[in-house]
Amino acid sequence: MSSVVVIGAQWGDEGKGKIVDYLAQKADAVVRYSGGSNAGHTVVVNDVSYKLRLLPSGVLYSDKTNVLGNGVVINPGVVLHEIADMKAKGISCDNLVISDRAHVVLPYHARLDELQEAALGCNKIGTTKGGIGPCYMDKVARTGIRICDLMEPDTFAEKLKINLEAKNAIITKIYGGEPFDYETMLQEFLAYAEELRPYIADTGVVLDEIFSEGKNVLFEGAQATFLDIDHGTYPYVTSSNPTAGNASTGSGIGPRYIDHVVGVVKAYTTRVGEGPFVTELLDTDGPGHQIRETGHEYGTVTGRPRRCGWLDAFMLKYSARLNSLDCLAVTRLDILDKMPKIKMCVGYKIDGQEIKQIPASLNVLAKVEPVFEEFEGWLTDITSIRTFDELPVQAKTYLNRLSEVAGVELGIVSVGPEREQTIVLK
Ligand code: 2SA
Ligand code: GDP
Ligand code: MG
Repeated sequence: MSSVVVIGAQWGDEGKGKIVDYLAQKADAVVRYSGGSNAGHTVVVNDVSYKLRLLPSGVLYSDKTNVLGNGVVINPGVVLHEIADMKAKGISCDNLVISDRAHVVLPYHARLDELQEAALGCNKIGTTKGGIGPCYMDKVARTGIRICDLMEPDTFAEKLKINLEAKNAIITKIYGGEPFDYETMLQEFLAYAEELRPYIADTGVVLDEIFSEGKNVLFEGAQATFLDIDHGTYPYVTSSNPTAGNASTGSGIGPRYIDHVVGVVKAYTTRVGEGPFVTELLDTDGPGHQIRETGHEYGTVTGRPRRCGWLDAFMLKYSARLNSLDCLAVTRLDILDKMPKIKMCVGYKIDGQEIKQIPASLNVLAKVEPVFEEFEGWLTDITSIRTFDELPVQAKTYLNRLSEVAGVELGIVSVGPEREQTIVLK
């Protein structure tokens, strides 16, 4: 196994948590390298459902080191709440390490996220409103507060004062909102600091030691390729780089440590938030509705209904190139069990002409017509199947075509949320 990066190949919620949990069985460490508490990964083990936002999915095993890398933005209240929740379920988080270089999400980030979204009106991004974007804005502006600052009470007090004055001015003068009280926030975060202190380390160095012992490391992507700040459908994206390249920068290790990249693909497509979606199904009683209700496609963090559509294999081809995908893990195939006909987008056309790449311009993307192929459904319950050969022939045809268009081999097919509902091909 050595080191594997698991990324979302679409717009998120592909089932990365389930695949990471499955692959983590052979890993010694599981690392988050981007995003923050905007992520929502659900892992089901023995009928118990664990909803993780910041904690790496490897936390469910007691013998793995779990790392929140420097590329992650940390909301201390959320992570401490998750740790307490895990402990209540009998799961120790003693093997958690949090980067001293990660940035801290503060209450004014979440407030600004809400206010900015409200001000954008019909042009809003559809964020999770957790303050993720504003926190990354401060990081890039070089005014952010890092975990190492939080660990030094005097430094934190000073940085918080400067930041809060600036943010309160924006909140009150531009948006007409209520200011935050400095002393209340200071005391709240100094208390968090003491609770977090045992977990803080230079996680790049921790990982280097793990690698030097020849151990296996799994990098857990959050969000997904088309939500990437550089490569996604900008501006309808998140504020970090979920693509595989950032596994190195976002966790403080050199790129030579990365051996394999697995792209997690939902057997259809979903998206939450605004932005283009070429294969979207807008019906209220047709296949789009059927996928949402059968698949219970609602946001893990916000509960928002997810937009649903047919699988876009043309996007996967682009994703394969961007992430150097070695193989695909196709999830939620069972959600299509009752569909008599299934469509797959295998190419894009503009004015009747096939295009080869996904356009950067949203104006051009808006003109795209999807080229669909139609497949017979299998109309069989596949949730108990454990080998590729046993899958209905229609399901194999669908999967093989998906892999062919994407230009990437199939590695895993998932037929249910549980660990054992997993078919491994290679
Ligand atoms: P943000 O909050 O600034 O990162 O939002 C920017 C865009 O990124 C999208 N985004 C997501 N898309 C899918 N799943 C995400 N995680 C949660 C989940 C979402 C939820 O697992 O269901 O609970 O609603 C996630 N996080 C960010 C977001 O929709 C914006 O389009
Ligand atoms: P992530 O953000 O990519 O980790 O995905 P989410 O956890 O937000 O959403 C995926 C959902 O699908 C979770 O509720 C998983 O438990 C569930 N899931 C994962 N794989 C499968 C599968 O093959 N079949 C079904 N029915 N559910 C799955
Ligand atoms: Mg999710």
